[in-house]
Amino acid sequence: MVSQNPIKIEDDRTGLEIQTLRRAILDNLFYIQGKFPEIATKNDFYLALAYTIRDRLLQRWLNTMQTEIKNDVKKVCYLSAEFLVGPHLENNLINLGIAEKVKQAVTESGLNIKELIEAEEEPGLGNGGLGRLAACYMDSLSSLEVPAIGYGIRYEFGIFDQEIKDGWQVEITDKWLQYGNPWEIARPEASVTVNFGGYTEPYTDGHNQFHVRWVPGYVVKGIPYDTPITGYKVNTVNTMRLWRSEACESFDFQRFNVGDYYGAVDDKVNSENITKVLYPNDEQIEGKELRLRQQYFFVSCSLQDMIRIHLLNNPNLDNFHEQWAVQLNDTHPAVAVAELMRLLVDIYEYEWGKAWNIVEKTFAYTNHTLLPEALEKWPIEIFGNLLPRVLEVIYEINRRFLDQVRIKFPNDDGKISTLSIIDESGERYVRMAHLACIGSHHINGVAELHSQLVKDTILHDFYLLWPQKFTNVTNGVTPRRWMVQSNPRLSKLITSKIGDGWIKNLQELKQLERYAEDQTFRQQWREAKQFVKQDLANYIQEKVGITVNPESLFDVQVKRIHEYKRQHLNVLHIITLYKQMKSNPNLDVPPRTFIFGGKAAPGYFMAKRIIKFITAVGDVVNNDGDIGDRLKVIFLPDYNVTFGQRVYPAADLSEQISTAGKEASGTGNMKFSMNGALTIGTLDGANVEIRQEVGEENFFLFGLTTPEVLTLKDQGYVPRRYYHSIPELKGVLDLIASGFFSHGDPELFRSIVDNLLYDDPYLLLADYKSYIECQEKVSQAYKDQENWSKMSILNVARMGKFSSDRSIQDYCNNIWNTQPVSIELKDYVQKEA
Ligand code: CRA
Repeated sequence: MVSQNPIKIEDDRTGLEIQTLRRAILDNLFYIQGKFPEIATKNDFYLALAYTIRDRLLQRWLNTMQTEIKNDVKKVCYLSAEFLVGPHLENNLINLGIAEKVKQAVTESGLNIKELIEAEEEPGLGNGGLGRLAACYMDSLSSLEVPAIGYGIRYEFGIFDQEIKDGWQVEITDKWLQYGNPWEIARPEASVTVNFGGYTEPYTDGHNQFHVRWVPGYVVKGIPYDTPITGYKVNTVNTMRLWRSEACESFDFQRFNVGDYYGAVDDKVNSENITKVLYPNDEQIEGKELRLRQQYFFVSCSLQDMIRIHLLNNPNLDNFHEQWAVQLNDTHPAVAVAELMRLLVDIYEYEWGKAWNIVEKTFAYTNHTLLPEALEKWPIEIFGNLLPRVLEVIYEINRRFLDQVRIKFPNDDGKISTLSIIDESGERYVRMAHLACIGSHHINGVAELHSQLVKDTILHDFYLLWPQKFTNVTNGVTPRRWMVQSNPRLSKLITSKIGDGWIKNLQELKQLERYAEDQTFRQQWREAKQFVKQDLANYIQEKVGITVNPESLFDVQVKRIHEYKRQHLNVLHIITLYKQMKSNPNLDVPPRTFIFGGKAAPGYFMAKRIIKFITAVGDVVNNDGDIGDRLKVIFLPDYNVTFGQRVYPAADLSEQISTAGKEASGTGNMKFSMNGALTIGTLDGANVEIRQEVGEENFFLFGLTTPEVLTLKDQGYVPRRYYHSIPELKGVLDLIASGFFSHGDPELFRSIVDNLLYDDPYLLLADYKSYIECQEKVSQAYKDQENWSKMSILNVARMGKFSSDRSIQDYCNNIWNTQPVSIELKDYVQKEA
């Protein structure tokens, strides 16, 4: 008999041949969505494709989990109240290295890959920079094969969607889960419970040992939802584990039994409220009890989860700190310091000193802001009622800490009150940053300047106490999402010259420097930029119905709306230009399109008014026949990750104009620069380091420095002096005050004008002149396109430092002491031979 080769059929769930992928998409459409292609919606097709991709990463994901549990490797836990991960589908295609194949399969199935990618609703589980940083760090941790878990909250409603009505922001509830989330897997078997309220009582155990018992008022269940975080072209797929709160059935039953049906349902509602909604404030505490409940809930769930995993391999928790490096992403999870103490002492019966030794070696704390309104503190009343046992633990931590302070600074009561966890200057508060500092082995800021200011100002006394704890880790962003994914044209152009090693090692972009002198390359560089600008122009047309000139200078400021970020300084420049053009129709400046995007916290009056100010100035300028397309002002609603991916690649100029000393780092500044925009900026946050890297000749610098800001404020800053001495500035402010941009109503922007004239806490008037002069330099520079392209290429070539891979490497080396682990692929079933 002639032996026949067995027919080989690829596994439907892992195969990567075009036929297999096509079959898998159809299968998922049928078996998961329950649809035929004829009746399927775009979302059905998106989900079918998403499940197809998820199948293809599951093996790696499970292998990663198993390896990490078995091998006793040290794991990083990134504790963060926010993860702003952005859409998953395309990112996973890129990281898995299957983008081209999948595109082909989708196209051959008669579908449009771009449309399916755009059908994904992004999870908006963060406010801005801090949440997005967490997402970039998760990408880098996986790409660097560092075992890691991102622990956070599965908000049912993420950051609101923003609409603009009559020029004002309107908030719409974000219903990101309404059509299903194919990327998460619930793990109810790993649920935990969390105590709230009630009281504590002492008791003595059988060995005559003294303990404290927390008798809670109510108990809430935490259910973990896992999302895979792929690494770029590695087998590592880490987990982002987000907790959802639910009522504990046992509690409901008690009330059911006494016939209190509504009371039982009430409990359910109250428990589920914990993870209902993200607080939409960026750098502004709200002080609501529910927020503290959110924080404690996810922290307690996460620590219990780490302990459970730890005990799978270890007889006890003695070596917990050798196995877990826990990073506190700002103070939102700082209660973890006290919670781990409580778990060790009350539940696992550790002696205090031994427990503290573990805690201190486990945590590290990142500070993300110096703004006083963002520094978290909880009134003792609220804290004690909600978490009575945790507050007792905090008191004990504080008592022992203050004993140490007394030794270091004898007879210095001042130090006791400035360092204490409890603020006793008026109403008593728990200061979360103090708890974080005391319980952490390292404390870092997020850019060189910021880390210095942390030591010099808000945490100065802690610095005097423990200088060795303080360090810096400059933020970074992932080049996978922010270059490869968002700017495929530029990425391909770069790769065509220097290969694709830069995607994993961003310093390789250095090799681009020599192409700055290559005229053909510069031409190609401009074409790549022009292509995305045209794309954005089309998008603007579609979204807001305004035609912009795609050849104009795209001047972009996208970020949360905040007075310190000074979007209104940008507007003062726009009005200045507008006035100049009106009085001199032949003014020789390149046409500009000003593009804004960003959300204002719903309760932030000034920020909301600044949005109205931008749109109102836009209404006048955009409709002025004398101006035509030489000046356009666009406010694009609903700035989010997806929109960021569209806008960074299209920018010529990046506005990073915060008052020096106020922006801790910024990360948008890096995304712009990586995509070839030049920066106009102050010496603030990471701008300082960006300028250092790209070279001062390739950066438009203006404004006061941090020491100058401080000196000016100390001397008694009088903004009106600038108003009176700079005629141009006076003209601009008078025009606004006259009601010119508000249909003759002088009231609409009075709050903005008066704030600038009589207070101006962010020194717009002091920086105005320098800003305008610098903008004139920008206009001049843009006229020389060859030189502009050179500067643009050099910006990209020198951005290596700002990869989040470098940041994560810094954390691993200097703070976490963790090693990468490579993941071997093993099949989930032993296939028959
Ligand atoms: N609002 C800072 O303001 C920084 C990010 C990430 C911020 C930014 O300058 O880039 O953090 N601070 O480090 C913050 O959230 C609570 O403080 C931010 O995103």
